Amino acid sequence: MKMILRWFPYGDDSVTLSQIRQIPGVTGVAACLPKIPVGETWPVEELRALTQTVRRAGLEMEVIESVNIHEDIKKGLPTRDRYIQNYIDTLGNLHAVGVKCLCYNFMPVMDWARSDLAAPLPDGSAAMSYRHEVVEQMHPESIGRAMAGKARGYSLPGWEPERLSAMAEDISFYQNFTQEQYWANMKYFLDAVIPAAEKADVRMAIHPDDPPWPLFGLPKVITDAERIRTFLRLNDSPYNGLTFCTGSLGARRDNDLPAMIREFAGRGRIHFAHLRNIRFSGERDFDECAHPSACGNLDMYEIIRALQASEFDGYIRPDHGRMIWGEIARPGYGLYDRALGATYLLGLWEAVEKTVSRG
Ligand SMILES: [Mn+2]
Repeated sequence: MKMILRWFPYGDDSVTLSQIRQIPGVTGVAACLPKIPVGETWPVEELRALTQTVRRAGLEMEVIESVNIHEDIKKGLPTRDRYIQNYIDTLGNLHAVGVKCLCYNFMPVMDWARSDLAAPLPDGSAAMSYRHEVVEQMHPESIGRAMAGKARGYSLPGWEPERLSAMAEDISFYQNFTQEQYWANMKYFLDAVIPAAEKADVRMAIHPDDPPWPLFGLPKVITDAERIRTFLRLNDSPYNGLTFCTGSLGARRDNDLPAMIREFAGRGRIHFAHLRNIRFSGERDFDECAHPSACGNLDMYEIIRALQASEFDGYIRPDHGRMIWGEIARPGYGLYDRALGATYLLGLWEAVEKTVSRG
Protein backbone atom coordinates (compact mmCIF):
# COMPACT_ATOMS: atom_id res chain seq x y z
CA MET A 1 0.00 0.00 0.00
CA LYS A 2 1.18 3.49 -0.77
CA MET A 3 -0.28 6.62 0.88
CA ILE A 4 -0.54 9.58 -1.49
CA LEU A 5 -2.22 12.98 -1.71
CA ARG A 6 -3.97 14.64 -4.63
CA TRP A 7 -2.03 17.62 -5.96
CA PHE A 8 -2.74 20.17 -8.72
CA PRO A 9 0.23 21.60 -10.67
CA TYR A 10 0.91 25.02 -12.21
CA GLY A 11 0.16 26.99 -9.05
CA ASP A 12 -3.47 25.86 -9.05
CA ASP A 13 -3.03 24.47 -5.53
CA SER A 14 -2.42 26.17 -2.20
CA VAL A 15 -0.50 23.09 -1.07
CA THR A 16 3.12 22.64 -2.17
CA LEU A 17 4.99 19.45 -2.93
CA SER A 18 7.48 20.21 -0.15
CA GLN A 19 4.61 20.42 2.34
CA ILE A 20 3.28 17.08 1.13
CA ARG A 21 6.78 15.58 1.41
CA GLN A 22 6.77 16.43 5.11
CA ILE A 23 3.58 14.53 5.93
CA PRO A 24 4.88 11.33 7.58
CA GLY A 25 4.35 8.25 5.42
CA VAL A 26 3.07 10.05 2.31
CA THR A 27 5.24 8.95 -0.60
CA GLY A 28 3.58 10.40 -3.67
CA VAL A 29 0.87 12.44 -5.33
CA ALA A 30 -2.05 11.82 -7.64
CA ALA A 31 -1.44 14.56 -10.18
CA CYS A 32 -3.05 15.84 -13.35
CA LEU A 33 -2.59 18.07 -16.38
CA PRO A 34 -5.60 20.33 -15.95
CA LYS A 35 -5.05 22.51 -18.97
CA ILE A 36 -5.45 19.82 -21.63
CA PRO A 37 -8.94 20.11 -23.19
CA VAL A 38 -11.05 17.03 -22.49
CA GLY A 39 -10.69 14.51 -25.31
CA GLU A 40 -7.19 15.56 -26.38
CA THR A 41 -4.03 13.46 -25.91
CA TRP A 42 -1.90 14.32 -22.88
CA PRO A 43 1.49 15.28 -24.37
CA VAL A 44 4.42 13.19 -23.19
CA GLU A 45 6.72 16.25 -22.87
CA GLU A 46 4.36 17.91 -20.40
CA LEU A 47 3.94 14.67 -18.48
CA ARG A 48 7.71 14.30 -18.35
CA ALA A 49 8.15 17.83 -16.99
CA LEU A 50 5.46 17.20 -14.39
CA THR A 51 7.05 13.90 -13.30
CA GLN A 52 10.40 15.63 -12.92
CA THR A 53 8.87 18.36 -10.79
CA VAL A 54 7.27 15.77 -8.51
CA ARG A 55 10.41 13.59 -8.30
CA ARG A 56 12.64 16.56 -7.55
CA ALA A 57 10.43 17.16 -4.50
CA GLY A 58 11.19 13.60 -3.33
CA LEU A 59 7.77 12.21 -4.24
CA GLU A 60 6.39 9.65 -6.72
CA MET A 61 3.81 10.24 -9.42
CA GLU A 62 2.42 6.75 -10.03
CA VAL A 63 -1.21 7.86 -10.05
CA ILE A 64 -3.03 10.27 -12.36
CA GLU A 65 -6.43 11.68 -11.55
CA SER A 66 -8.23 12.27 -13.90
CA VAL A 67 -8.01 11.86 -17.65
CA ASN A 68 -11.60 12.87 -18.31
CA ILE A 69 -13.72 11.11 -20.89
CA HIS A 70 -15.15 13.14 -23.73
CA GLU A 71 -18.94 13.37 -23.63
CA ASP A 72 -19.14 12.00 -27.21
CA ILE A 73 -17.77 8.67 -25.90
CA LYS A 74 -20.45 8.53 -23.19
CA LYS A 75 -23.12 9.49 -25.72
CA GLY A 76 -21.86 6.94 -28.24
CA LEU A 77 -21.55 9.47 -31.08
CA PRO A 78 -19.67 8.57 -34.28
CA THR A 79 -16.92 11.02 -33.29
CA ARG A 80 -16.07 8.86 -30.26
CA ASP A 81 -13.43 6.79 -32.08
CA ARG A 82 -11.14 9.78 -32.45
CA TYR A 83 -11.39 10.56 -28.72
CA ILE A 84 -10.89 6.90 -27.81
CA GLN A 85 -7.71 6.83 -29.91
CA ASN A 86 -6.50 9.93 -28.04
CA TYR A 87 -7.21 8.13 -24.77
CA ILE A 88 -5.16 5.14 -25.92
CA ASP A 89 -2.31 7.46 -26.92
CA THR A 90 -2.50 9.12 -23.51
CA LEU A 91 -2.16 5.71 -21.82
CA GLY A 92 1.05 5.12 -23.78
CA ASN A 93 2.38 8.50 -22.65
CA LEU A 94 1.46 7.77 -19.03
CA HIS A 95 3.41 4.52 -19.29
CA ALA A 96 6.41 6.43 -20.62
CA VAL A 97 6.62 8.47 -17.41
CA GLY A 98 6.04 5.56 -15.00
CA VAL A 99 2.36 6.05 -14.16
CA LYS A 100 0.77 2.85 -12.81
CA CYS A 101 -2.82 3.79 -12.06
CA LEU A 102 -5.39 6.07 -13.66
CA CYS A 103 -8.46 7.27 -11.78
CA TYR A 104 -11.31 8.41 -14.05
CA ASN A 105 -15.07 8.49 -14.06
CA PHE A 106 -17.82 7.79 -16.55
CA MET A 107 -20.55 9.96 -15.05
CA PRO A 108 -22.64 11.79 -17.64
CA VAL A 109 -22.37 15.60 -17.74
CA MET A 110 -21.07 16.21 -14.19
CA ASP A 111 -18.41 14.47 -12.10
CA TRP A 112 -19.77 15.34 -8.68
CA ALA A 113 -22.17 17.73 -6.97
CA ARG A 114 -22.51 19.46 -3.62
CA SER A 115 -25.01 22.03 -2.35
CA ASP A 116 -22.34 23.87 -0.34
CA LEU A 117 -18.55 23.88 -0.65
CA ALA A 118 -17.96 25.55 2.71
CA ALA A 119 -20.72 24.60 5.11
CA PRO A 120 -19.93 25.51 8.74
CA LEU A 121 -19.53 22.54 11.12
CA PRO A 122 -20.20 22.76 14.89
CA ASP A 123 -16.45 22.79 15.67
CA GLY A 124 -15.92 25.97 13.65
CA SER A 125 -14.41 24.26 10.62
CA ALA A 126 -16.03 24.20 7.18
CA ALA A 127 -16.66 21.30 4.85
CA MET A 128 -18.46 20.37 1.67
CA SER A 129 -22.05 19.30 2.19
CA TYR A 130 -24.86 17.81 0.15
CA ARG A 131 -28.58 18.47 0.58
CA HIS A 132 -30.52 16.55 -2.02
CA GLU A 133 -33.55 18.86 -2.23
CA VAL A 134 -31.35 21.92 -2.61
CA VAL A 135 -29.36 20.33 -5.44
CA GLU A 136 -32.46 19.02 -7.24
CA GLN A 137 -34.09 22.44 -7.15
CA MET A 138 -31.06 24.17 -8.62
CA HIS A 139 -30.35 24.37 -12.31
CA PRO A 140 -27.07 22.53 -13.02
CA GLU A 141 -25.54 25.66 -14.51
CA SER A 142 -26.38 27.65 -11.41
CA ILE A 143 -24.87 24.91 -9.23
CA GLY A 144 -21.72 25.25 -11.33
CA ARG A 145 -21.66 29.00 -10.89
CA ALA A 146 -22.43 28.82 -7.17
CA MET A 147 -19.66 26.26 -6.70
CA ALA A 148 -17.17 28.27 -8.74
CA GLY A 149 -18.00 31.33 -6.62
CA LYS A 150 -16.97 29.45 -3.49
CA ALA A 151 -13.88 27.79 -4.95
CA ARG A 152 -11.53 30.49 -3.63
CA GLY A 153 -10.22 31.17 -7.11
CA TYR A 154 -9.03 27.59 -7.68
CA SER A 155 -10.35 25.52 -10.55
CA LEU A 156 -12.94 22.90 -9.67
CA PRO A 157 -12.18 19.69 -11.54
CA GLY A 158 -15.30 18.61 -13.41
CA TRP A 159 -16.87 22.08 -13.23
CA GLU A 160 -14.68 23.88 -15.74
CA PRO A 161 -16.40 27.00 -17.14
CA GLU A 162 -16.36 25.60 -20.69
CA ARG A 163 -18.38 22.63 -19.48
CA LEU A 164 -21.13 24.71 -17.86
CA SER A 165 -22.54 26.16 -21.06
CA ALA A 166 -23.11 22.71 -22.59
CA MET A 167 -24.64 21.24 -19.43
CA ALA A 168 -28.31 21.99 -20.08
CA GLU A 169 -28.08 20.59 -23.60
CA ASP A 170 -26.20 17.49 -22.42
CA ILE A 171 -28.73 16.85 -19.68
CA SER A 172 -31.63 16.96 -22.14
CA PHE A 173 -29.73 14.61 -24.48
CA TYR A 174 -29.66 11.89 -21.81
CA GLN A 175 -33.34 12.14 -20.85
CA ASN A 176 -34.33 9.56 -23.48
CA PHE A 177 -31.27 7.40 -22.93
CA THR A 178 -31.68 3.91 -21.47
CA GLN A 179 -29.33 2.49 -18.88
CA GLU A 180 -28.57 -0.35 -21.33
CA GLN A 181 -27.42 2.13 -23.99
CA TYR A 182 -25.16 3.73 -21.42
CA TRP A 183 -23.60 0.39 -20.40
CA ALA A 184 -23.13 -0.43 -24.09
CA ASN A 185 -21.24 2.82 -24.69
CA MET A 186 -19.12 2.10 -21.67
CA LYS A 187 -18.33 -1.41 -22.89
CA TYR A 188 -17.35 0.00 -26.28
CA PHE A 189 -14.90 2.34 -24.53
CA LEU A 190 -13.51 -0.35 -22.21
CA ASP A 191 -13.04 -2.96 -24.93
CA ALA A 192 -11.01 -0.44 -26.91
CA VAL A 193 -9.00 1.04 -24.04
CA ILE A 194 -8.36 -1.86 -21.62
CA PRO A 195 -6.03 -3.78 -24.00
CA ALA A 196 -4.00 -0.56 -24.30
CA ALA A 197 -4.00 -0.20 -20.50
CA GLU A 198 -2.69 -3.77 -20.20
CA LYS A 199 0.06 -3.05 -22.67
CA ALA A 200 0.94 0.19 -20.89
CA ASP A 201 0.70 -1.49 -17.46
CA VAL A 202 -1.61 1.31 -16.29
CA ARG A 203 -4.45 0.09 -14.07
CA MET A 204 -7.74 1.81 -14.88
CA ALA A 205 -9.64 2.70 -11.71
CA ILE A 206 -13.13 4.11 -12.22
CA HIS A 207 -14.44 6.48 -9.54
CA PRO A 208 -17.99 5.93 -8.22
CA ASP A 209 -20.78 8.40 -8.89
CA ASP A 210 -20.81 11.17 -6.33
CA PRO A 211 -23.54 11.24 -5.02
CA PRO A 212 -24.46 7.60 -5.76
CA TRP A 213 -28.11 8.20 -6.76
CA PRO A 214 -29.98 9.65 -9.76
CA LEU A 215 -29.69 13.39 -10.38
CA PHE A 216 -31.48 15.42 -13.07
CA GLY A 217 -32.68 12.21 -14.77
CA LEU A 218 -29.13 11.26 -15.81
CA PRO A 219 -27.98 7.63 -16.15
CA LYS A 220 -26.08 6.31 -13.14
CA VAL A 221 -23.05 4.09 -13.29
CA ILE A 222 -21.08 3.10 -10.19
CA THR A 223 -23.43 3.37 -7.22
CA ASP A 224 -23.69 -0.01 -5.47
CA ALA A 225 -22.37 -3.59 -5.45
CA GLU A 226 -24.74 -4.82 -8.18
CA ARG A 227 -23.77 -2.07 -10.61
CA ILE A 228 -20.09 -2.57 -9.85
CA ARG A 229 -20.50 -6.27 -10.69
CA THR A 230 -22.15 -5.29 -13.98
CA PHE A 231 -19.36 -2.84 -14.70
CA LEU A 232 -16.58 -5.34 -13.96
CA ARG A 233 -18.29 -7.93 -16.17
CA LEU A 234 -18.23 -5.51 -19.14
CA ASN A 235 -14.51 -6.28 -19.40
CA ASP A 236 -12.94 -9.01 -17.26
CA SER A 237 -9.36 -7.76 -17.35
CA PRO A 238 -7.82 -6.97 -13.93
CA TYR A 239 -6.83 -3.65 -15.52
CA ASN A 240 -10.53 -2.78 -15.55
CA GLY A 241 -10.83 -1.86 -11.89
CA LEU A 242 -12.11 0.56 -9.29
CA THR A 243 -11.24 3.61 -7.26
CA PHE A 244 -13.08 2.68 -4.08
CA CYS A 245 -14.25 6.05 -2.72
CA THR A 246 -15.80 5.52 0.71
CA GLY A 247 -17.27 9.02 0.86
CA SER A 248 -19.08 8.51 -2.45
CA LEU A 249 -20.32 4.92 -2.05
CA GLY A 250 -20.87 5.41 1.68
CA ALA A 251 -23.46 8.14 1.09
CA ARG A 252 -25.88 5.31 0.34
CA ARG A 253 -26.66 3.70 3.65
CA ASP A 254 -27.50 0.34 2.10
CA ASN A 255 -23.93 0.01 0.76
CA ASP A 256 -21.97 -2.32 3.07
CA LEU A 257 -18.52 -0.89 2.39
CA PRO A 258 -16.36 -3.56 4.13
CA ALA A 259 -18.31 -6.33 2.35
CA MET A 260 -17.89 -4.55 -1.00
CA ILE A 261 -14.15 -4.15 -0.38
CA ARG A 262 -13.79 -7.85 0.49
CA GLU A 263 -15.63 -8.81 -2.70
CA PHE A 264 -13.92 -6.47 -5.16
CA ALA A 265 -10.44 -6.12 -3.65
CA GLY A 266 -10.53 -9.85 -3.01
CA ARG A 267 -10.78 -10.27 -6.77
CA GLY A 268 -7.91 -7.83 -7.33
CA ARG A 269 -10.17 -5.18 -8.84
CA ILE A 270 -9.60 -2.25 -6.42
CA HIS A 271 -6.49 -0.33 -7.44
CA PHE A 272 -6.99 2.92 -5.58
CA ALA A 273 -8.89 3.84 -2.40
CA HIS A 274 -10.22 7.28 -1.52
CA LEU A 275 -10.77 7.13 2.22
CA ARG A 276 -12.89 9.79 3.86
CA ASN A 277 -15.75 9.88 6.30
CA ILE A 278 -19.19 11.47 6.05
CA ARG A 279 -21.89 12.31 8.54
CA PHE A 280 -25.51 11.72 7.54
CA SER A 281 -28.02 14.45 8.24
CA GLY A 282 -30.95 12.99 6.28
CA GLU A 283 -31.78 10.13 3.92
CA ARG A 284 -29.94 11.80 1.05
CA ASP A 285 -28.13 14.53 2.96
CA PHE A 286 -24.62 14.46 4.34
CA ASP A 287 -21.66 16.56 5.42
CA GLU A 288 -18.06 15.66 4.73
CA CYS A 289 -16.33 15.37 8.10
CA ALA A 290 -12.94 14.58 9.65
CA HIS A 291 -11.54 11.14 8.85
CA PRO A 292 -11.77 9.30 12.23
CA SER A 293 -14.66 6.85 12.65
CA ALA A 294 -15.88 8.76 15.71
CA CYS A 295 -16.45 11.89 13.61
CA GLY A 296 -18.88 10.39 11.09
CA ASN A 297 -21.00 7.43 10.10
CA LEU A 298 -18.40 5.26 8.38
CA ASP A 299 -16.29 2.72 10.30
CA MET A 300 -12.79 3.43 9.03
CA TYR A 301 -11.31 0.61 11.14
CA GLU A 302 -13.53 -1.97 9.41
CA ILE A 303 -12.70 -0.41 6.03
CA ILE A 304 -8.94 -0.73 6.63
CA ARG A 305 -9.44 -4.24 8.01
CA ALA A 306 -11.33 -5.25 4.85
CA LEU A 307 -8.59 -3.80 2.61
CA GLN A 308 -5.91 -5.74 4.44
CA ALA A 309 -7.96 -8.95 4.56
CA SER A 310 -8.21 -8.66 0.76
CA GLU A 311 -4.45 -8.14 0.44
CA PHE A 312 -5.04 -4.72 -1.11
CA ASP A 313 -1.76 -3.52 -2.57
CA GLY A 314 -2.78 -0.30 -4.33
CA TYR A 315 -2.79 3.38 -3.47
CA ILE A 316 -4.73 5.17 -0.73
CA ARG A 317 -5.37 8.86 -0.37
CA PRO A 318 -7.26 10.64 2.38
CA ASP A 319 -9.53 12.20 -0.27
CA HIS A 320 -11.20 15.41 0.91
CA GLY A 321 -10.62 17.22 4.16
CA ARG A 322 -12.31 20.07 6.01
CA MET A 323 -11.01 23.64 6.07
CA ILE A 324 -9.47 24.06 9.50
CA TRP A 325 -7.15 26.48 11.31
CA GLY A 326 -8.09 29.33 8.99
CA GLU A 327 -6.68 27.68 5.91
CA ILE A 328 -7.69 29.05 2.51
CA ALA A 329 -7.53 26.38 -0.17
CA ARG A 330 -9.47 24.64 -2.92
CA PRO A 331 -12.60 23.15 -1.27
CA GLY A 332 -11.79 19.66 0.02
CA TYR A 333 -8.10 19.96 -0.79
CA GLY A 334 -6.44 21.88 1.99
CA LEU A 335 -3.25 20.67 3.65
CA TYR A 336 -4.07 20.41 7.34
CA ASP A 337 -7.10 18.14 7.51
CA ARG A 338 -5.83 15.85 4.77
CA ALA A 339 -2.49 15.54 6.59
CA LEU A 340 -4.35 14.63 9.78
CA GLY A 341 -6.39 12.15 7.72
CA ALA A 342 -3.30 10.53 6.20
CA THR A 343 -1.70 10.17 9.63
CA TYR A 344 -4.86 8.68 11.13
CA LEU A 345 -5.26 6.22 8.25
CA LEU A 346 -1.59 5.18 8.45
CA GLY A 347 -2.03 4.64 12.19
CA LEU A 348 -5.05 2.43 11.61
CA TRP A 349 -3.18 0.56 8.88
CA GLU A 350 -0.23 -0.17 11.15
CA ALA A 351 -2.44 -1.21 14.07
CA VAL A 352 -4.50 -3.62 11.95
CA GLU A 353 -1.39 -5.03 10.29
CA LYS A 354 0.39 -5.71 13.59
CA THR A 355 -2.72 -7.10 15.25
CA VAL A 356 -3.21 -9.56 12.42
CA SER A 357 0.44 -10.60 12.14
CA ARG A 358 0.74 -11.13 15.91
CA GLY A 359 -2.53 -13.05 16.03
MN1 LIG B 1 -13.28 10.28 -4.17
